[in-house]
Parts: sequence; C-alpha cells; structure tokens
Amino acid sequence: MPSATPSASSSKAAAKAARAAPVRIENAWVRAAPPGTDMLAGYMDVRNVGNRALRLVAADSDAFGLVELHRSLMSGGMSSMRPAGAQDIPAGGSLQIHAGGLHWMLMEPRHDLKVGDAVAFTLHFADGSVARAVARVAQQAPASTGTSNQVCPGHRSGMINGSTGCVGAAIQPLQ
Ligand SMILES: [Cu+2]
Repeated sequence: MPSATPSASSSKAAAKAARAAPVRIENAWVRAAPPGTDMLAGYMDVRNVGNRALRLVAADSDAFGLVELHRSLMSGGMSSMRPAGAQDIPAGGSLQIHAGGLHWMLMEPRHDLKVGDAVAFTLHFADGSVARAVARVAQQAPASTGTSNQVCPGHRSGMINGSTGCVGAAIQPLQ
C-alpha cells in the first residue's frame, strides 16, 4: 500500500514532532558558572543548510525556565545587553551566537550545571520547524569555534579566567 504509514515505533515521537529545520548546530556550549548562579549564557553556531532563509525566533531548554536571545553591547566602556529579537539566517549562512555578540540568556535554572554536563535546547523557527541542540557546559568556547574569550565585553584585556568571566560582566546591567 503506498499510503503514508508512520512506523509504529515512532508514534510517540511523531505525535509531538514538529518539522525538523534544515540547520546544523555547531560549537554549542554553556559557560560554566558557580552553583547558585541564576543566569547563565549559551553559545552556538546555527548553520542554515537548506535552500531557503530561516528565521530563528526562540529557544527553550529542559534545564532552564526561560531562554532568550540577547545581544551584548559596549558603550562608554560599559557592557550591557538587550533582547536581540528574531534572527534571519540566509540559505547557506550561519548565525554566530558567540561571546561578545549574541548569547542565549539562560534563566531560571532548574538545577546546577557542572563542566561536562550536556544541556539540550530546542530552537524554534518562524515557519514552525524546530532544531535540537546539545550544548556542553565548559569554562570557555570550544577551540574549534576560532573565537576566544578575548571578545568578551567588559574584559577587553583578554584576561578571562574562571567561570564567571563574560557571564558576570553581562549580568550586571539587568540587576
Ligand atoms: Cu543576556
């Protein structure tokens, strides 16, 4: 029979499945922070491997109650940040969510995270498609990103050490 017959084994997944967005998530990581920290930051590259533009509108994570895309800004030597809003990713393009530019602001953590932990994200696009991403908790960006902490606002000296580096600097304007 040529009719569509979803496999029985995937019925549960199918019931909640949204269409997979044609993206490749690379270099996903969450900056480690001391226990009790109430806001963390996450980074990744979102590469559009499809043939149409995508619009990234939101993300969520089992590990956090609220996830927002923020942009860091430097003004008069002070770092601040604001919600970045939806981001267009052209076909073949890559949205870089890197320290010093965009970051996922990870709020309302449901439990402490330590270096090496995996954090799952679901990215949502304007066309209703979604992408799953798994980020590792780490002290600094994976070497393969080619970006280092030296672009971290508030740390122009490049002297980033320890867990609070960019996150601590970025959190202050909200408080
Ligand atoms: Cu932020």
